[in-house]
Amino acid sequence: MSNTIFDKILAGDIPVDSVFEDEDVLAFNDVNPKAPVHVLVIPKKRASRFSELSGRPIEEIGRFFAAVSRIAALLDLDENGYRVVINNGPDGGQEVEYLHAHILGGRRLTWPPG
Ligand code: DGP
Repeated sequence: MSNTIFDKILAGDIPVDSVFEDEDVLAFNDVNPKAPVHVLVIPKKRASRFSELSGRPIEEIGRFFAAVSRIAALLDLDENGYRVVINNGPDGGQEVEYLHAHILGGRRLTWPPG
C-alpha cells in the first residue's frame, strides 16, 4: 500500500506539526503522544517497513538513522536520553505501513514494552 496517511503527509495533503525537514526526512509530532516528547521521523525515500531496509543502499539507511539521532539532539533529549522505536509488521504493532521511527522522551520510560 502506498497511499497511507504518511504518504499524504509527505505530499503536503494533510497538515502536521512538523519539527524538522531536510532532503532525507520529515519529522513531526505524533498525533497521539505516548510521552512528553513523541516525534515520528519518516524517510522521504519510501519504504513500507523496516524489514525492507535490508535491500537498500547503506548510505540511504545511514542517512536516515543519522537524521533520527540529529533530530533527538535538536529536541534537547541527548542529556536525559530517549528511546527510538520502529514497529515492524502486525506482531510489531505497526499501524501505518510507511516506515517511521518514533522518538520518545521527556520522562523515564519503562521496559519491557507491552
Ligand atoms: P505505528 O503503530 O508504529 O504504526 O505508529 C503510528 C503512529 O502514527 C501512531 O503513534 C499515531 C501516529 N499517527 C497516525 N496518524 C497520524 C496523523 O495523521 N498525524 C500524526 N501526526 N500522527 C499520526
